[in-house]
Formats: sequence, C-alpha cells, structure tokens
Amino acid sequence: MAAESSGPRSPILPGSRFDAIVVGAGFAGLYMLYRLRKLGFSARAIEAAPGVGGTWFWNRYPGARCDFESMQYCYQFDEALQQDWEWKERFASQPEILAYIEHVSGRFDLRRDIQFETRVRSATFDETANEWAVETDRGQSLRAQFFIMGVGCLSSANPPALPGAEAFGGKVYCTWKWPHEKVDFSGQRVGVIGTGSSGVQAIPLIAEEAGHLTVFQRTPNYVVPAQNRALSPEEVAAIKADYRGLRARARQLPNLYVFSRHTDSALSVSDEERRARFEAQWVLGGLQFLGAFGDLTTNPEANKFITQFWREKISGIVKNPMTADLLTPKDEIFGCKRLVSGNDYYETFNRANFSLVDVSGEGGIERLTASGIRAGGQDYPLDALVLATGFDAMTGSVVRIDIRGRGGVTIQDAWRDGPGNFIGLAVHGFPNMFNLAGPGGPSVLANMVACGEQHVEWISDCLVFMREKGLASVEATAEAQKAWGEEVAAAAKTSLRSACNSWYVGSNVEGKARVFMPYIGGFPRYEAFCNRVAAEGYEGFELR
Ligand code: N01
Repeated sequence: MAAESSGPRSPILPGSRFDAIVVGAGFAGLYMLYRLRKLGFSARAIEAAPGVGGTWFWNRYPGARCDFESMQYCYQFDEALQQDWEWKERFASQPEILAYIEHVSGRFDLRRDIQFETRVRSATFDETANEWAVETDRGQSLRAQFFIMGVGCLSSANPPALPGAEAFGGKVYCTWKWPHEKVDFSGQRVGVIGTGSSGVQAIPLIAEEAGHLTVFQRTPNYVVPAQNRALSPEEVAAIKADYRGLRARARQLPNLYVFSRHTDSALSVSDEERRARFEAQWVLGGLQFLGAFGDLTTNPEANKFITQFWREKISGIVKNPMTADLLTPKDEIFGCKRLVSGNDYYETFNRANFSLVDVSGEGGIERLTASGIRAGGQDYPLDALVLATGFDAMTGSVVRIDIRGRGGVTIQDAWRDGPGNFIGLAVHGFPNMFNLAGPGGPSVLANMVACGEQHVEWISDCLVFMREKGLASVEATAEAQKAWGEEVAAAAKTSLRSACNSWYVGSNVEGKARVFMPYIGGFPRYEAFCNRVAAEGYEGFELR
C-alpha cells in the first residue's frame, strides 16, 4: 500500500560494535546521534522507516499538522540552524516538518550513521561485558555500551479489534501509516472512526473530497480552532532577533512553550470577564486556550465553565441542533484528554455530504460488513474506511522490543504495573539504557522537541562523565526510582487530567496498567531535578 515498502531496502551499514545504539531517527533520536558523534562516541541509529522523521514520517494523513507553533517546535541546539530555517506557517504541516527534519539530517550529515528499514527486535544486557547485545529484524547482531531509545510516545498504533474486518470489501486507511501517494476520495462514501487530534485534522479535508463522509464518534472532544495562518516576515524577524530569549523564557514555563497564559482563577472574575477571556483565548487559537485561567485543569469548578462555553460555541457554529448536541462534550473534563486543535472542524458538520453517527452506546460499532459498517442496528455503506484510533502511547514502542536487563528481566515485566523509571530517563534493572522523552518526564505535556533536547544533553553529559571516570555502567537505583514514581504520582494528583480515560493513563489499551504516565510537575521543576542529580555526581544512579 505505502510507497516505502515497495522500493529496494536500504543497505545494511558496516560495523557491529559501537559506543551507543540509538533506536529511532525522529527528533530526539537524530539529535542524540548528532550529539554522540560530536562528543567523539561511535554511534549507530536504527530506524524502521526508510527515512528520518519518526512520527512525522508516518503520519501523512490529510491535514496532519503540529499543535505547537512551528517557530518553537524545532531544534534550538544550533543557532545558525534556527536562524536559517524559514517556517511558513504558524502551525507547520506534516510535509513542512518532514522537510525540516530532512534538512537537519542533511545539514549535519546524519544519514551515514542511520540504518533505515530496520527494526530492533531485541536488546539484552550482557552483565559480564556491561554492554547491550542488539538483534535486528535483518538478522544483524550489534553490540554497544549504551542502548538509547528515541522510539516516540505516539508511534505504536492501537487499532480497534472490529469484528468482521476481513469481510470488508472497501479500502482501509490508517492515519498513522498513511500511503505516500495521494489518496483520492472523490465521489466515495468514506467513514472515519476516531475524533482525537488525527481524526479532527483529517475530517474537514476528507469531507471536501468525498461523495459522503460518515464520522463514527464514540466520545465528543473539545476542539479549539488552531487559527492557523501564514507567518509574516515581520513576526519571523522579531522572533529571530531574540530567539535565544524566547527559548530561555520557554524553559521557565511548565510546557516549555511560550504562549499567552493567565494564572488567575476562573472563579475570581465576573461571568462577563470570564466569557471575554475565553473568547480572547479562542481567537488566539490552539492550545493557548489552556492558558485562559490558571486553574482550568486543577479545579473542577473552574473546569465546568468551559463545558458551557463550548456548548455555546458549537451551537453557534453547527446548524443542526442534534448534531451540535452530539458534538458537545458533557461529562468530559476539559483538558483531561489532550485538547484538540483543528481547522474548520465544527464548520464541516454543516456540509450536506456529512453524517455524524453516535457509537457511544453499548457495543459501539457492531461490526464491519462486506459493504460497510453496522452500528446501532443500522448499516452504513462505505467504499473506504479511515482509522484514526490512536496509539499505545508512551510505552507501546518500548515494550514491543524484547528488552532484557540484569538477570534477564524483561521490560514488559518491569513495567507491568506502570512504566517505573528515574527522572524519565532510566529504569532500575536496565543499566546503560536510556529512554528519550517518554513516561516520567514532561514529554507529551510539553514541547517534545525542546524536551528531547534537554534529555539528549543530560544523557550526553552523563556519558562524558562516565568516559572521564572510566565507568562501565550506570543504573538507576530502586530507591531513586521509587521516589521519582512518588513525585510523578503526587504531581498527577494535583491535576484533573489523571481523572479520566485517555491515552495519558493508558486506558485506551486493553490490559494496560492505569497510571498517569507523563510528569505534570512542570518543566522547570523537572529540569531542576535532572540538574541536581548530575551536579551530585549522578545521585540516584549506581555507577560501576
Ligand atoms: O488518537 P486519540 P489520535 N470505536 O487516542 C476513537 C498526538 N497528535 O491519533 O475517545 C470508536 O486521541 C477514540 O474514541 P474515545 C496528540 O498528542 C497530535 O487522534 O476513546 N472509536 C478517539 O476519538 C494526540 O492526543 C497532533 O471514545 C474509537 C480516537 O479514536 C495523540 O497524538 C495530530 C475506537 C482516538 O483518539 C493521539 O491522537 C495528531 C472504537 N473501537 C496526533 N477506538 C497534532 O499535533 C478508538 N476510538 C495536532
């Protein structure tokens, strides 16, 4: 289906022993590779795709776009790079982000150390040699002192088990592995399952093309207009004149992201003032809505005001009152699931070629049939079905590798009750292994690119420290991991985000431990922890 599987496979690179093996050539993995090389470590990155980009390589569905502003969702490690690159839009589209990552890999000649179209199958810690033995799906055996994962938080798909899937005669497309060639939906009856960020972005564009679009919605989401637009040369110049200043300000903020945010309580103002503030943040666009008041995601009373505001917004846009009601979140806590930033989402439901089907009831979608979907006792004929059903987030891409640490303990066993780790970077029992921008760090709650850079720099410093001291292994202690787990859990308790079903808590994956996985204590506090650990000679780690 996709072009990447049809061409010749990229060659296996020579060499089998490295200082470090990096898994993944997305934002974090690429920078890790760059940094390792710069510091004189030998490194090989292993990447499943035939190109760089990670999540931005695969997620090519129509409308795919970042919900962080492009001038912040990019590397800051190289001033010339951030000055040279010209972002076109306020929120960059997937092709623009992919072009940027490809530019970076070319500019720093990173591809020569990346082995593409290769999956790491297993990684086993050799306690005698203090190194990792890595096997790939191409039959290679590689060894390295350090095993570093940049596998992405949202890269392991979680497709629903739909009865009758084999009977369906139409085409099935998945947002997370979209074909490289243009998919032409002209005149077709298309169904979309999933109204998270991916579905919300894809739906308006598919609707423009399809003969008829049917959206199967299980849970209504809060969708805020992105208010995307072209960047003007003046605003780009203003940011570039003080790019370092912008980055420094971001570091002082919980999400590593500068935007308009207020810290006062939604309860401290009059109804009119509150409404005006909501309206102003709505107009500013995207995730900035979260900054309307300081307590929207911590105080249930403040949170409730949003539901009313959303109801009014939707009924002001969507003409059919039944559709508007179905689209309106009711008991859903605002901000609990990731706020969705879209373009023309609610407006799309006014189209004549559109149906919204509620599949929230018992049983939801009953089955796929040869000609479509059966739900609520009714048949919906379809020529094509789009799955936008999300990911086994944060841990899925780690646990699908057969990773075995000290004593042969598997990562699956170690993480059975949740992804225990120390400062998001290391796991007790798995010496010399690091995880970039995953659970236990601010990662998905923050600017992922900037967060990944901080991780890469911390790990690089640790590796240099070990080299200078002649150390063979570094491993998080059980006590440090336990204490960090308590910190992560205590922070989660302060937020309403841990109180609902979402991929943040793993509830979308059957059998997954229910744990709020990212660290919600804010980036500055997180970075201070990391810095203190390093300053104290890697306190919380056992160095051998
Ligand atoms: O996935 P999701 P996503 N029957 O898990 C529904 C990032 N991202 O790919 O809510 C019917 O959010 C499910 O319904 P419910 C971003 O962090 C960012 O959209 O579980 N429906 C839900 O509606 C985002 O949060 C960007 O009831 C079923 C949807 O599928 C994360 O990736 C763009 C179902 C899944 O939503 C994931 O987003 C895209 C079933 N059996 C992604 N199973 C931007 O930067 C699942 N669903 C803007």
